[in-house]
Amino acid sequence: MIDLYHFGFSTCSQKVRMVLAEKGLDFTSHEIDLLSGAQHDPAYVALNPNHVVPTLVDGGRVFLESTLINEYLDEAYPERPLMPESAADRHAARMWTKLLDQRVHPATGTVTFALGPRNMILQQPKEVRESNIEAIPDPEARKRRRSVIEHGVDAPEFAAALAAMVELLDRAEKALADQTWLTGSNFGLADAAIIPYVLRLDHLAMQPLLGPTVRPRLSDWYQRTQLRPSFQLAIAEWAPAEVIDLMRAQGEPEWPKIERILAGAEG
Ligand SMILES: N[C@@H](CCC(=O)N[C@@H](CS)C(=O)NCC(=O)O)C(=O)O
Repeated sequence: MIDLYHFGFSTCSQKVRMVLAEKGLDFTSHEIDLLSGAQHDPAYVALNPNHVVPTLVDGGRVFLESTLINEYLDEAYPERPLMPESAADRHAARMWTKLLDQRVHPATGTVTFALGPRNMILQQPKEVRESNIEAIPDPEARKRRRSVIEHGVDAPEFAAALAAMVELLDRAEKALADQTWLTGSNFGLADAAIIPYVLRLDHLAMQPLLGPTVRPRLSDWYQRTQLRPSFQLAIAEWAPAEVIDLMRAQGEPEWPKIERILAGAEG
């Protein structure tokens, strides 16, 4: 039996749940509420010393790191493979996941916290907020989190983080020029890994970046991915409408400012 420690809205949790769903694997769910700081609970830290979700436990072994968890699942449960067949396409899949891990994922944290849960966190008692920030083990991540919670989209880290996310969209648009999915003719690990990041922009009221006139192939890929049963099971069912509405409501008033930041990056 597979146990998954995860959080409904976390991108890394979404991408592992996408792979579980695509492969038809059941799991026992253990939700770790990131907003209340449950990732810092000593019992959880004993499982995941990085204070992050997801953590997967299978056959008594503990697996960390969402990209590696997804590769593990694809190898351990080889039916319905998600890694492409050819060596060249496998390299392409790993280029995508490396880009996410190195650049896009930290950027998404910055963009999300500058817009989405920021107001809610600002309403927490200062000592709760501070102790959750102080508990982030990586000093760089801790510094970024404090800065975006304090300054929102005006934080000095925001523009570069947004640019990293837009670069992901542009790369995807290009990759989809001559293939149906990001690494070929089948939905694969790269598609499962990227959908949460595209969705996040949508949830933060940045739909104009995903529109059919701006990025037609990405827009079509996004629609097709949302129609997959795995999306319903792994993402939609874990995303209460009222939370999405709240995220959009936080993002919407900032859109004009975001547009100006994007225009500045292009100009
Ligand atoms: N490289 C890790 C990153 C995991 C990560 O950053 N998870 C986020 C949620 S997507 C988290 O748990 N953050 C804890 C926090 O916000 O304090 C992975 O891919 O598993």
